[in-house]
Amino acid sequence: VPTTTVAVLFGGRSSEHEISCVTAGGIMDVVDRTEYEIVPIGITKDGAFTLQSDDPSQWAIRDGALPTVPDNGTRVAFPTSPATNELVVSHPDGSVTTVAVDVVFPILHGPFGEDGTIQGLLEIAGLPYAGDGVLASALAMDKHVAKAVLEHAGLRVAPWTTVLRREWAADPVDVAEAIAAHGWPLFVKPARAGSSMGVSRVDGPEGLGAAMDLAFEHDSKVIVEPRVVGREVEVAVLEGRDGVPRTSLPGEIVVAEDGFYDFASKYLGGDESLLCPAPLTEAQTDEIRSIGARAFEAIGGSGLARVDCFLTDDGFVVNEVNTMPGFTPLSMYPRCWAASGVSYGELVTELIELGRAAVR
Ligand code: G1L
Repeated sequence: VPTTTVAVLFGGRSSEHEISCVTAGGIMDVVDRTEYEIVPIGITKDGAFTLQSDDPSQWAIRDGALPTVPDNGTRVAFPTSPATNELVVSHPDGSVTTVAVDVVFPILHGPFGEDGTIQGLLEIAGLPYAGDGVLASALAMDKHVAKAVLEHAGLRVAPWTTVLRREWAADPVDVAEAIAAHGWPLFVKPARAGSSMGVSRVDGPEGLGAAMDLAFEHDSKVIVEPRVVGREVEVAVLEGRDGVPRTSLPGEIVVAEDGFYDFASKYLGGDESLLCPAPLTEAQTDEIRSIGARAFEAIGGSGLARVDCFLTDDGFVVNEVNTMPGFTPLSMYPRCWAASGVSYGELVTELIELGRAAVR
């Protein structure tokens, strides 16, 4: 008889709804059912919280079609008082049941997911959860704040300029001049968007206006960065039971000559473009592992994070800290741990147990 009930929270109102469903299926598939009972809570694309099937096959890619959360008419409400750990489920026939939950595994991307808001809901509900907390999630999501925090911790980040919509509107000529000092090409990005929506490469002053306008469609805050030339090397960080961050062997994203590291290869993996362990010297491996642990501590991480770096001619530069990394068995984070002797199943168990024991 399973002793722990794990609510897997997935789907949601983001462009990565389907990826989240596939990831949830992967987790349901590998969870030790003698220890853990799964309560699958699917959030529809419209944002309805529903009770779903715990059969992993329903969430697998079938004949190339990606799964989505169907609205089956059930509704799940989280407690608003930490005095109870019971979720309230309303069924289409009008009946109401409750289900007690020990820990929540949130698998949600982008706004209302990895930005700390769902973690806030779980805090209010008094439910323990896997992964990073409110602050680490929210700050890692904001490229401007994340860079400031990492830099403050003594980690190297690429130079950048942050521009608010009202600053751009008030004086585009002045702002463009400041931006041009970075040189070309440069990248314009919404400060807080998941995936690569609203991101443009700009090769000269004539392209800047359109890139800024596009980025401001996604966020009122935009960051501008010069292109960093270097290898893309990443390290997986997993909190130890003693709270001390453990780091995996680093992995590398190798983009083929004419290749394109797209959305599907990034989140679903299964692509030759992920290499783990990355071909690095022992000193480089030690250095990126140390950077990974320091970045995790700088953001106040719990559970896990993937720390993405560029290896440039003058060493490592932190590009970003991802608190909700791709998490199918073929994604970089699980593959880095597999190469380091921690299986996908062990990873899931570890995250559940860390979440359950977390003191936030
Ligand atoms: F809960 C964990 F372990 F912290 C966790 C949560 C979410 C790990 C990894 C993820 N990843 C994702 O949610 C996703 C990027 C696959 C969602 Cl689309």
